[in-house]
Amino acid sequence: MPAASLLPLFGSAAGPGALGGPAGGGAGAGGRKAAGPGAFRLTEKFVLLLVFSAFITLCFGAIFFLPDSSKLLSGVFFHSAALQPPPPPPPPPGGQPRAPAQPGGGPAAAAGSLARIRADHERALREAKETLQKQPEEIRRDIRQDKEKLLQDARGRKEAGAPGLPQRPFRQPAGAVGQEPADPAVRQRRDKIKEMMKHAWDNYKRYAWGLNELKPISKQGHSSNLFGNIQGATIVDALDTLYVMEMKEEFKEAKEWVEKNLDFNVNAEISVFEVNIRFVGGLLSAYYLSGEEIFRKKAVELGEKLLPAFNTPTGIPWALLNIKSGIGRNWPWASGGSSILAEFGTLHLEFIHLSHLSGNPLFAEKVMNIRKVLNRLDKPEGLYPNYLNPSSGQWGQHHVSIGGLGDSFYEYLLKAWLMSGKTDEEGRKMYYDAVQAIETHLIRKSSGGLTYIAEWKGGLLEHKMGHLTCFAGGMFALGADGAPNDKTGHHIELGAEIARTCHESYDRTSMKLGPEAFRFDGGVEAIATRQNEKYYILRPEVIETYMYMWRLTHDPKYRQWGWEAVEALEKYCRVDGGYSGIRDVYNNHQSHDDVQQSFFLSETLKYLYLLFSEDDLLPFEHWVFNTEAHPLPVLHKDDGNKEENQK
Ligand code: DMJ
Repeated sequence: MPAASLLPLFGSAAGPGALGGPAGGGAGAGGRKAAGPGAFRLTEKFVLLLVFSAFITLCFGAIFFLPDSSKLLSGVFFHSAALQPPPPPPPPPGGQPRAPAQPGGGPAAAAGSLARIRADHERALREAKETLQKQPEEIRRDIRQDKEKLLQDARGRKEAGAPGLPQRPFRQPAGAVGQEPADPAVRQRRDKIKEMMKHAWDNYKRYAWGLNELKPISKQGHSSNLFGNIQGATIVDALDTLYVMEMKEEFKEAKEWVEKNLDFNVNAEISVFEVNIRFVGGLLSAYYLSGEEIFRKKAVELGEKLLPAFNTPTGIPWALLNIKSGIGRNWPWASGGSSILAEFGTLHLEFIHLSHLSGNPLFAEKVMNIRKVLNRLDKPEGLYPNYLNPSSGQWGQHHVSIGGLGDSFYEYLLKAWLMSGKTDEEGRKMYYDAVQAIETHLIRKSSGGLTYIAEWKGGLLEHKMGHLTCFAGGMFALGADGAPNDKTGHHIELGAEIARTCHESYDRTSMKLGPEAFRFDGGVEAIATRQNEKYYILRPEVIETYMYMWRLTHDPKYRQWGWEAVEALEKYCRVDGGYSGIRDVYNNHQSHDDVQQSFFLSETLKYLYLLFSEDDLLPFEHWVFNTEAHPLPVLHKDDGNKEENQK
């Protein structure tokens, strides 16, 4: 019954004005009022009451048991959500703009919505009835089945990798494999380096498979807190070296491990920098070399896990991130809660490639924003301090270093430009401006004629150079070709001088392996004077510079120096269970640190192998190496790189 027809009746029974005063009563109400209640006899009153209550019962019956009218009533009286407008129709073909909807939707829309309401209501009643008729055991079975389905869906999503990854035809960049060296002596040396890789890999496999690193003396796994409880650092770091050395069986087993075991869904606080350069870098290279989709999926999945690190007021990322909760923080020792230049400045190459492979521009945007923040800041003497507060956007301590805490920031400016097919002009300018400031304020020559790069602390120089700083020889040489103001020769020369100084730091020890840091003060040159700077942990930087210098000059001394390093590694670092670092390179009585670092496989051995390879293997024209020696292809203009490099 239409609701409106009930109103006069209620009005009459409750007395005038109860539902809107005189207007609610109307003429009829006024008539009954004039007659007066005393005009009825008791029986009549009783009959009337009976009729009235029968009528009320009928109305309530209608409200509760007739599906369509009950919905309608609830809409009238309570403005229930049951009368929501129908969802909009699908967009018209061709993407033409839609005409604005008519208020109320017209009679056809009302009829449609009533029909849908009726159908919904009937289905709900049917389902409720069925459920009530089920035995408890049946209900439990249904719940179990629903749960299993949810689990299966989740597993399916996991196997499919990062959801929404676009299809991408794989084109292997040139130089993923090269020719055998023509010279048999060189070939023999290269084979020896491959044998070293096999020794390192086999022992890792035997004693620490699936763990992050190997303890080659105690023959067990080694965990560093840099990766939280993400596992398999050595496997992921070694993938591309195995590929390049054509160790096919080993590459296959590494790939299978990644497929089955590499898991980023862990509650782990990790170093964003270390996980990026080793895991993201390693996976990206493995993908570009082999074309195996699993590596692309894993790289993008991990990249997405790293994104919350950028949730800071400036967008300068945190150093540490819990990849489950997405909560970040900085190293407690870093000046005034700062992020570290070499850490937030060493994400660029990998993040540009993540955007390239995922179609998601967010990765590139994040790293381009880091540049924006840096370019807005004043730089003391044109130098970049190592500490930057991610909340205030201000520098921390004015400590500048081309070694630890600063190093790969400079490397990535140059390589961003090279990797962009030389279109990233901003990266280029930032690099050459920085090198100019470094030359003016940090580079010095010792009285014995050795060129070194000092550290700068608030305007004062510390005449010390770290092993890490030795990478800069290769960097200067690699950047020589684009150096402004006819400085190509000068940059090559700078690279050669740093290579010579770093070679001296090796040659002046008893083991012919370089210390962690060496000094040019107190009457010494290129020698470590402090006990805690005398160790060698299988680092690659000196060999890295030999490799670049060899490729760019073909001066045979670089191969010779590289071979000296091979002999020293074999003599002092090789043990039954793999390769170990050394506590004091000036002391012939070996004291091993019992760690085979994952970068020994990804960097030190790869750079040695390349030093004794022909130039057609991973040619610089087509590849740049990330700071962990993972090769990433140059994004030439026809590869669709334009957007990623120009955000
Ligand atoms: C590597 O993880 C990388 O080369 C990084 O840039 C610096 N340190 C180590 C190797 O020494």
